[in-house]
Amino acid sequence: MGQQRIAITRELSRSIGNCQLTHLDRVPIHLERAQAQHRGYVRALQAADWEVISLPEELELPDSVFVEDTAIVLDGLAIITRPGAASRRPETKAMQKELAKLLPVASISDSAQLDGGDVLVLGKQIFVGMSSRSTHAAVTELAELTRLLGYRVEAVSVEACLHLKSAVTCLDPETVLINPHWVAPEVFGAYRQIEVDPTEPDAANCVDLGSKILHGAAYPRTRQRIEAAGFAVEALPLDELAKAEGAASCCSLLIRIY
Ligand code: CIR
Repeated sequence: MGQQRIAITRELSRSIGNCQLTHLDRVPIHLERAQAQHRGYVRALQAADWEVISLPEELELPDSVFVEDTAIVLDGLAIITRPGAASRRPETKAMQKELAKLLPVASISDSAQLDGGDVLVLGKQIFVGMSSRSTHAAVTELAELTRLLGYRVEAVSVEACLHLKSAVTCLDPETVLINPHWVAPEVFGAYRQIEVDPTEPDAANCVDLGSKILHGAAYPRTRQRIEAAGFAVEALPLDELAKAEGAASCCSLLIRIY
């Protein structure tokens, strides 16, 4: 049985210099370099046989390249988030329209906040990071929306980083890449764990494309650990996007349709 693999991305906004920042000081972002890095990212998705739907640039929305935060995609349901940063909430509109062409769509209500970067889905288990961007009310809503589809939802404490997926992402559905200083490894006790190299605390964010892992080129020591565990890695220069606190996973929303 075939699987359709679709990645939604969005053209980098020329206003990215006005992005939200939580942990980093603002430094100039070199627009052409950031655009080139983003193009390289899109090419890597296409080379791995993902069909890319590229949404148009949103000049008024500086952070809109980071599409991961606007929706959660599950088997048979997409859930539009309500991003924690008010400036990012209008980003969900175009995503809702696009996702509705592909699968049923539900939404987080106005009484909750959720960034997609806080949501790690491992099979039927959903972990939600309690970062500054996401609330317990969103965890309750997610649980209600997904219970009938067989998902379990668990809130997870995170420290010193923007999102849960800054601290942990998956290499495959049974294996996580983790910074144990930012999220408690015990939470992921049921999974095989690869720890980031201690000199590369930001290296826990990656994208599992099925055939390979996309990872930032700035983390060679962690890459060695991932490769030693048997995974193929494509290392991409993403340092210009990292100045906006963006990493590999946040630049795409991956949809597998069976
Ligand atoms: C923000 O602070 O919202 C953006 N500057 C960065 C968002 C990165 N998103 C992600 O890692 N999922």
